[in-house]
Amino acid sequence: MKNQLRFGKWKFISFIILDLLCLIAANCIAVLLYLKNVSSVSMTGYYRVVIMMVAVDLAVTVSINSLDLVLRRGKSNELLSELKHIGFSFLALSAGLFALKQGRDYSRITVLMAYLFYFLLSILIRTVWKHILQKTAKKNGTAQKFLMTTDAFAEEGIAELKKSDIRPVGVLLLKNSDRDIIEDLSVSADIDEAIASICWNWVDCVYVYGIDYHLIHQSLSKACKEMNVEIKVIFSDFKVIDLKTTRYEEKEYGRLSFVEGKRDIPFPVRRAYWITETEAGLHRGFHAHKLNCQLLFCPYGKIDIILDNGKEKTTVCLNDPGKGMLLMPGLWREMVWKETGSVLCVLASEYYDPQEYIRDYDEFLASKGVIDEHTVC
Ligand code: T46
Repeated sequence: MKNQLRFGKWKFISFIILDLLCLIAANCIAVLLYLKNVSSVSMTGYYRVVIMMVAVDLAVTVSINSLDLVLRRGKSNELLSELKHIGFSFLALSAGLFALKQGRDYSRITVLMAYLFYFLLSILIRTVWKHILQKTAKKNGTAQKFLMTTDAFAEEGIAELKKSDIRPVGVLLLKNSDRDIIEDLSVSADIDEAIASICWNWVDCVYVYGIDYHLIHQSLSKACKEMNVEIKVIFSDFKVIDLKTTRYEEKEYGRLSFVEGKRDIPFPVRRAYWITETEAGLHRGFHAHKLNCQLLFCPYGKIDIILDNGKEKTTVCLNDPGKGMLLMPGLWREMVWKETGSVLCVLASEYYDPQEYIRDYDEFLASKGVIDEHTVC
């Protein structure tokens, strides 16, 4: 409830008011159609029942948070959620009436009819209201975007979106971070807050930057699917990063470099491998990956990594144990050993699977554009 009020206060309140109006209208219809003709039941008694119905409805709305994603719920989810809401309200009202011994003063049939009309009316009115809100949002060009990224990639992700004139309405970082604002964009404290922000800010696309799609929270992808919000993974093809390195006063102590999952590596590490006992001039690689994300580093020696995105080639020299190269799928790569004995280490997101390799250059070219921007849902 806190999140709904924070991100969509007036929209949220408008849905509560609409619901109550529907409930009152449904009771009026039920009274007109049925109760008026039943002489044994007093109208005053029924007014008390309507007041209880309104109170119970508000209590149920708050306690089961039944309006949490109302703005973006799909048709079947809306029906299910409203059925649940009305089911709970009916049970709570019956229990209340029983406890207050109001049995004689109201007609059960009228109450049942009122709830049936309430169900139909609320679904109808909500659909119309959502349509109006959506139309207004589109007219004002307020369809919003949201960014999910890691601490390390946040600024870069925002800059990348800026290039396409996109300014996200909020940011969710993969791992909880101390920052609650990045470049005056509010950072969601957790997934629930992010989902509420996506829903109530009428976000139509969540951009995922610098994170392998394996790491998108399941609850987020489920909610986005439900809300018909697109998730787009933007692969920054590759990036040379500084590995955390400890240096010592005494030279003979050497250097110690390290990487930490999630903090430095934007994908789950499922495999590590290393290539040793090599001769200068060795060429390896000549393939691309369909899914595998990697962190390459060279703890000893000098190795050129030649990357080809189908349009242009870039060569990056790995010759510093304190540097690593994050490499996303979809790039053709060759490695050239510049010094004998150079060691190449790789941390990879996938288990070894020969089917996941593209080893034919023409096939690689044909696949370009398809695996560059991976639409999850
Ligand atoms: C990459 C570059 C940087 C396995 O059985 N399991 C493994 O995990 C790996 C990596 C390889 N293999 C077998 C498959 C081949 O029969 O080892 C043999 C050599 O592999 P490949 O020719 O793919 O090696 P490189 O040096 O061309 O490529 C390797 C990685 O395969 C690749 O993912 O990006 O290093």
